Amino acid sequence: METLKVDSITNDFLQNLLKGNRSNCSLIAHNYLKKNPSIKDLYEEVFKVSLYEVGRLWETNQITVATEHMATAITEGILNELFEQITPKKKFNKRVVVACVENEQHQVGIKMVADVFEMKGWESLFLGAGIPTAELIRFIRESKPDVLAISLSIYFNFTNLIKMLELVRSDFSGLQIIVGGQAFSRVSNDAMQKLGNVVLLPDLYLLEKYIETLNT
Ligand code: B12
Repeated sequence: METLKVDSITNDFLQNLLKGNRSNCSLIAHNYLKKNPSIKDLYEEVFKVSLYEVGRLWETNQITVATEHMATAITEGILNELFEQITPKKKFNKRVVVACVENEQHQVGIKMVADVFEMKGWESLFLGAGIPTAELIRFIRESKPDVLAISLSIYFNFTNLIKMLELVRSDFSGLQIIVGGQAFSRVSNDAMQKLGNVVLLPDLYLLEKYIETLNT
């Protein structure tokens, strides 16, 4: 099989994102999947790496906020486009509610998380960014998920996460909660203790392994 030149594919994707060329980005994603039919690898190796680089270029004033918004919007559009290719081998009668912590606006990573659950045969209820905790709790009451997945990208939202978890636990003490997102690289072990019994999963590979332990 032809070896995949992932770095050059990722760079090609990134350059097209920065130019705003959505159709080329879409083509690159589909071509990647023809060579390696792993949506998870595409997300991790191409989309995530590109968006982290977009963040670095933005932080160092090499691109504008508008270009960053455009790049993110194109990537989200392609995630939606690829959703139809997610066909689990087996369906499990399990449900996950997937959301960002209150005030967190970064939703691409957690959307990937929702897709991985779907690939593993779960029903994903994706609430995205900006969900107030009270509304999340109401939604959990109605949808009765097996797992709650929460994303935290910005460290200053950590106290919101602690509050959110306290409120969720007071109503749903047995609910399994998993968390992830780049902010956790800044969270000390002591601070992690404040979150109580949560599973921290840094990427989609470990997420998949975690889901497999539940798919029995
Ligand atoms: C796009 C973007 C935005 C967009 C988001 C739009 C959207 N629709 O999502 C907008 C413009 C809203 C935005 C705003 C801000 N942003 Co911003 N943003 C980004 C950018 C460029 C890309 C984010 C992204 O999609 N990454 C790709 C995804 C796939 O990666 P990920 O989120 O890490 O997810 C992966 C894992 O972490 C994991 N994961 C994530 N969540 C979960 C949850 C679970 C349960 C599991 C299992 C796994 C998991 O799975 C994913 C796959 O591996 C990043 C750069 C970067 N390094 O990411 C900056 C970045 C995150 N933003 C940053 C900042 C500072 C901000 C602002 C504070 C800027 C400002 N001054 O206003 C605001 C904060 C807004 C808020 N309250 O949330 C900083 C954060 C620094 C920090 N760590 O504190 C970054 C790193 C940029 C930088 N280099 O400075 N941003």
